Amino acid sequence: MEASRIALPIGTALDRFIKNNQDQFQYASGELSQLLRDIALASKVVNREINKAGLIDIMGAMGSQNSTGEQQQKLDVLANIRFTRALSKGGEVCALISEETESFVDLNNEGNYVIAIDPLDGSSNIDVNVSIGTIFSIYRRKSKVGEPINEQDILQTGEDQVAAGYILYGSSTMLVYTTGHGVNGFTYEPTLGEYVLSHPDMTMPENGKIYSINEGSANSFSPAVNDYLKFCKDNNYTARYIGSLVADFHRNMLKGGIYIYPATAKDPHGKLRLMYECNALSFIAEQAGGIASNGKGRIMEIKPRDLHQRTPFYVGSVKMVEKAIGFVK
Ligand code: AHM
Ligand code: MG
Repeated sequence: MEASRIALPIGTALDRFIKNNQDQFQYASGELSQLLRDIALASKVVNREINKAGLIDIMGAMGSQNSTGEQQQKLDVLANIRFTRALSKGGEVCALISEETESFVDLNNEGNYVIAIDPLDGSSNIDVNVSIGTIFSIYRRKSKVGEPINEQDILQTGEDQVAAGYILYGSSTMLVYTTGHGVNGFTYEPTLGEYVLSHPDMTMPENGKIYSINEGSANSFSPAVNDYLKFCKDNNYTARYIGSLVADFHRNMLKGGIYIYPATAKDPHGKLRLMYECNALSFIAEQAGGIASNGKGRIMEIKPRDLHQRTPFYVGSVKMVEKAIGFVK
């Protein structure tokens, strides 16, 4: 951290933190700050909906309309609507890539940023009261304002990210983000309606003993992946798999560990999506001292060919990921 910047204490509100660090960004016009605030605001709305999830089901069974007469929506669809609305109203984002939409959305404005988002990841956990998350990557647009959005704006590599983050809707709700100057985590204080700094300068332990992988699919992993899993067991590692990428990643960030979603017989290119799942978490991992790979090379160097491209994913503590890669490379 540069000498001139005051390190803000734990408990600092997100807005103040963003403002204090605005000049770290090379295009310090305040737009990126506003974009981050828009994301934070939308996440509070989504958090509120998630906390009502069970009640919505009950209300849905009684007539499937809420008090304002809107049709009840599935939470992942609702989250997509909330984020899209917040980001299009803000005006900083010119194009949006989402897990929920087939092609990108041109917001027809003069915004300088492109965002790739998985509005609600961990869909199998939504209905069973287990942690879920939002994942986002932010890029500068490459075309000039006024020109049509083109492929170069949309299919940017992870290295081009100017910011990335996730929101974890867990036992508490957290927003974790980076603008390329380290990683900071904020916990939502529901009575204040504010995110407050709870995890300054997050670093991922260099090594760990937790491995996260859907081992039920082991029969369709490569022999090399299975050899690594045998190594984990031979060394008495701990298996932890929530099946919500953000939650598994976040735990490994704090405790040290590796998350793997390898190529499988069913998904020969892996299951997870490069543009709105893996790139953001790779940027955060690297900023926190960890690494992320597809088994052959750095995730953030992959040039995407398609919005919804998949990739095998190995992410986490540097020593653990390097060890795993040693098996599969
Ligand atoms: P989704 O985008 O459909 O929610 O899928 C992504 C999720 C990740 O959160 C999670 O790590 C993984 O899929 C779990 O997949 P599986 O059930 O195959 O282990
Ligand atoms: Mg997803």
